[in-house]
Amino acid sequence: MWIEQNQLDIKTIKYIDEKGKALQTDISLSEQQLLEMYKGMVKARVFDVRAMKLQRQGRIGTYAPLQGQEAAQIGSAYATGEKDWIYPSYREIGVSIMKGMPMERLFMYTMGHLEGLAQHAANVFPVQIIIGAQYLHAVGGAWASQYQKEDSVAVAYIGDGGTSEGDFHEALNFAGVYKLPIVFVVQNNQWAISVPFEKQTASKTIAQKALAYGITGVRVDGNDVVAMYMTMKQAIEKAKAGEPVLIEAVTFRQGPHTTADDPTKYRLPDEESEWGEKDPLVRIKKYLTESGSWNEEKDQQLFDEMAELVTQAFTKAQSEEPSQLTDVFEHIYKEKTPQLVEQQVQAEGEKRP
Ligand SMILES: Cc1ncc(C[n+]2csc(CCOP(=O)(O)OP(=O)(O)O)c2C)c(N)n1
Repeated sequence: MWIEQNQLDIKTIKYIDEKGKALQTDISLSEQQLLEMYKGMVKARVFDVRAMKLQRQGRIGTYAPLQGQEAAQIGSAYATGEKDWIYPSYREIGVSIMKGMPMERLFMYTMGHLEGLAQHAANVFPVQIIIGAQYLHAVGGAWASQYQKEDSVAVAYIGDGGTSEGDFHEALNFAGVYKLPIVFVVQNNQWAISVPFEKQTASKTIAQKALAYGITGVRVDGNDVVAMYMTMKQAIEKAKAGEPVLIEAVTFRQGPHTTADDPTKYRLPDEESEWGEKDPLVRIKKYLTESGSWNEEKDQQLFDEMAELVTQAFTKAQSEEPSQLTDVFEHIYKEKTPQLVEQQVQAEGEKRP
């Protein structure tokens, strides 16, 4: 018998619709938890909008915005525990914020400070720029956790484009064979720089790719923070029980890929406005307002409060001593190899004034 894509009926999990109405009755989140997630989303949005402006003013370096992906990031991060490990790409600013990375550190990263990559007890690994590499690091981490019988999972983030990299497939294969405690989160934001989803893969979904590796896949509305949280909670349970999971979060990158590109060159305004109406912040705000726990006045106050925190973080980042070129040698191996020592000596001759 042939196995064909059309036999697969993959539904997209959704808890709150675009109008802010609940679609399911088993939302096991308290009002306080929902508000905490909304506050995390607003914090990420305010940071993001500010970072874009600061880059345009030349005050920080290249920045990869997350606007539009707040629900996918905050909902998944909020479901993780303190002992769980996060393996991010360059776009997981919201995840890092939710996991407790100080915002000044996130700014420092964009300003070239090595300290911007340090974990600061937040269990967030350094940002990975090589597409897909973090999936292998996460597999290694999960394998170590399994070996040491730790009660933790590794959570690895990647974009839709990253699923075309060999590292993605190797990671899923290894996780499936060794039944690792790992959750693979794919933020399918529709674009890998200028390459659209349909030119990236002939698969109907990314979730279905999990099956080929003997692991569990699920497709979630990535703009629905409740759906992201609920699914992630279940995925973590499964992963801890030796059942690795792949979550495809269907979302949209509202801004450019990074501050170095111009999306008007490769995508149409219609697509942007269509997704703009599905904005993840608006959806949960409508839900909270409808339930009586939120209003415009509180909303304005929250945005102002976050703007102040972001200003403080940037001021702090600016007051830090810049990293020196030679500092990088301190963070490679516990004991430097002779080659590194040689390179460091050479680099010291080129110290910045
Ligand atoms: C191995 C590798 N190849 C190419 C690049 C250049 N590159 C940077 S981002 C990117 C696209 C990534 O798209 P996607 O995985 O969908 O993630 P998104 O940026 O949309 O979050 C590419 C090709 C890279 N960083 N690493």
